Amino acid sequence: MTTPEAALHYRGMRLIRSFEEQALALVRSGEIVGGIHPYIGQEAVAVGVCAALRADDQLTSTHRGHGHVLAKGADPRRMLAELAGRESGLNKGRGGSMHAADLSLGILGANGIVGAGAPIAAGAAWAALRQGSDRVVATFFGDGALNQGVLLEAMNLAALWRLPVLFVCENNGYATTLAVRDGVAGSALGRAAAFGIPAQEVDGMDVAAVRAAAEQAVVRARSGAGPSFLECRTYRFEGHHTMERRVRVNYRTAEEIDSWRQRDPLELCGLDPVQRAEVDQEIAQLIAEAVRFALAGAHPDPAGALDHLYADGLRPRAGAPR
Ligand SMILES: Cc1ncc(C[n+]2csc(CCOP(=O)(O)OP(=O)(O)O)c2C)c(N)n1
Repeated sequence: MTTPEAALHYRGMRLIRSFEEQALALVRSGEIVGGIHPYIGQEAVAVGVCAALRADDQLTSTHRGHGHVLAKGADPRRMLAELAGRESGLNKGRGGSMHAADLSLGILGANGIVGAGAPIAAGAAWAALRQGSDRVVATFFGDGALNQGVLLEAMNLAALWRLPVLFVCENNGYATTLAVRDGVAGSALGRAAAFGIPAQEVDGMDVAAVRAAAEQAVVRARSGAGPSFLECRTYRFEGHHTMERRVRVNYRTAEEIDSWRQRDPLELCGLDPVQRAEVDQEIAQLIAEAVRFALAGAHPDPAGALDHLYADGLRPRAGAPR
């Protein structure tokens, strides 16, 4: 990786890390209501894959979606306002952490339903082919989604119709508290092989490795050869969600968490300390500004709770069965 590339990737990962550290603080202070699913530790996957995408390429994301959304270029100020439920948020405070979207940037949405981004990605990829566009669609999902039928259906159609989809499995070893070895029969790569989709395992803590693998997959998708599958081996340094601290679950050893922390993607990126300090300072200012912006925003008027939820003309009439 060249120094400018390392600086760019470090900046992308630092933005996600600092954004989430701030979001965690706002959850604790009650400014963000409810829980969030921290992405801390997995930053190299979002940044590596999005570095391989063009601005007009698209993605679908998961319940752990802040990293994907920021890496694709979402405004951190409006993203934080969205988490805080403000009218100034990316989706006017209606989407929150798990449903952030920005169609103008190709971000087709985070998603609270495990695996549900995959069929949306397949549909968007099909639309791209129909429109004669060479844009591609990346869909991120966890190892827990490997058991969801919708993912397998989307993989089947993507392979059959040679849809330009990158299936990006973020294997962090756990689905909530269930270890992947206790929840997934066979393997991620085996599922891809069953559909004839080329697949490879990637070091998900190494942003350059993720980017290189994603670039190959993008070239293949744009050329009309169809989907690819990446299994990125990664780890979340925090709990499954912010409520985990309260329920005292013990499914990971301190040694295991420590050994993964030794491979922190921000450290592995190899940017020199002087340049890192400059980036850290820039991002700290940006995040401070995001907090000011987010907390200054008004909460939506409860009378408008159903505004922006339905396409024009489809809003149900008062009293009509839903
Ligand atoms: C269809 C569906 N089933 C169950 C849940 C509850 N749930 C939310 S996150 C999660 C675990 C997902 O694990 P994984 O896909 O590995 O992603 P990770 O949390 O590790 O990023 C579960 C079971 C859900 N949101 N949707």
